[in-house]
Amino acid sequence: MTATVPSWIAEITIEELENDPSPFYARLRDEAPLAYVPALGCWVAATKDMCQRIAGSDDTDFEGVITPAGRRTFGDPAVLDANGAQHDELRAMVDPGLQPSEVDRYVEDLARPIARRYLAEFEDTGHADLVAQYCEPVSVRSLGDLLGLHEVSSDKLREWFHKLNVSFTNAAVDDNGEFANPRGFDPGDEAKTEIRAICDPLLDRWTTDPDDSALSHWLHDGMPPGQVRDREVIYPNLFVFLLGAMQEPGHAMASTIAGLFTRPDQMERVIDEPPLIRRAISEGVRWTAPIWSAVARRNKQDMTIDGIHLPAGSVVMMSYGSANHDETDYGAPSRYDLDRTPIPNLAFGAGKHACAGTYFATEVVRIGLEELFEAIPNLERDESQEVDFWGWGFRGPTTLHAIWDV
Ligand code: V55
Repeated sequence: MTATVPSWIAEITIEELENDPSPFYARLRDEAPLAYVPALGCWVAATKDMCQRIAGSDDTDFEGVITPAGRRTFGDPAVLDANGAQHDELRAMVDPGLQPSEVDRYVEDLARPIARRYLAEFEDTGHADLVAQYCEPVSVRSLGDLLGLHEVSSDKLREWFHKLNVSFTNAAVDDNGEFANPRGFDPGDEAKTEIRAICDPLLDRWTTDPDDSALSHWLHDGMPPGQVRDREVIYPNLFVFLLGAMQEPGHAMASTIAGLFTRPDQMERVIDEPPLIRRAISEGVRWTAPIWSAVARRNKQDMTIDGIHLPAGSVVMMSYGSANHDETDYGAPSRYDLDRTPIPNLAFGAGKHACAGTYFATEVVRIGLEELFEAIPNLERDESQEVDFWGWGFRGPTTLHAIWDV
């Protein structure tokens, strides 16, 4: 197979993708929408059409799977990696508290005070790194409190998702298909040990004293009276949440602000007219998909797609960040534009494994941005500092320095 891989694909490295996946994926969309990428040890679907066709055939031609680095990070059974009845059962565990009607019941009381609290810490200072001081804390505190992790500090939750991210995206493989950087899993292993040490006593408590926290529901819902769900089922899915669900609303918020910073006229309109925030977010996650390329599918049978032979069991990464820049649907895709036709994008995936937290995440980001723009209507980018985006599995600004007159 390697013999047939064009050299520009064979030579790509994960470091290059982490810094800026765009040029490589633009060429893939053009020349090889379904391609085997040796550095990743798997196939990549780069166009919107290819991602939709593959993710849309969940449970027929394809099934959900996570990459080897993902499995090494989360363990089994993780909802991303489960199919059929097991997947239904895990979704039945995580979905109920994330249903829109349910989220509407609690999200204002949950997220607005959190946003206010973090703003109060810096709104009078005239400057902030919005990633570290606002987007990440609002994201982790909202989900942390929903899960029942009130006692775990926001900084600890941020540390956990950073470490799990390093581990999950440590995807590089050598010529034998072995992990190229086995030590890259150490941070994730450290985080998981600490997560279990902190959460075991909480799960003990919820076992005898259930409450309305999501993790208490994960233990009890759908179980016969007197029984709780096995922790070895809970933990892999808690790790999934402690990575993606903790990190990505923060990425979504930061990318939306960074996008608006590139269009000061549009920023001004959104600040003046808060109902525009929903559209600003949807364009923000189209522009820089927080889950840029972190989920995959595997085909059950040998098949041929657009003349490309895909042997049974091939792992295909869904490059949603690339799909969201597909020139077929989006003119000048690398430009943030509040006014573009809001064609649905793939930031939240598609098919059976589409994001369970779509509504919750969007609501947390909406509330966060409403409070930010209300408190600091004269927010501007600090032009003396760079905005660096990082990541290929998950992507967003690493820092976002802002200034305002106080
Ligand atoms: C994904 C989602 C996650 C995660 C890792 O969709 C990958 C991909 C919601 O959490 O932790």
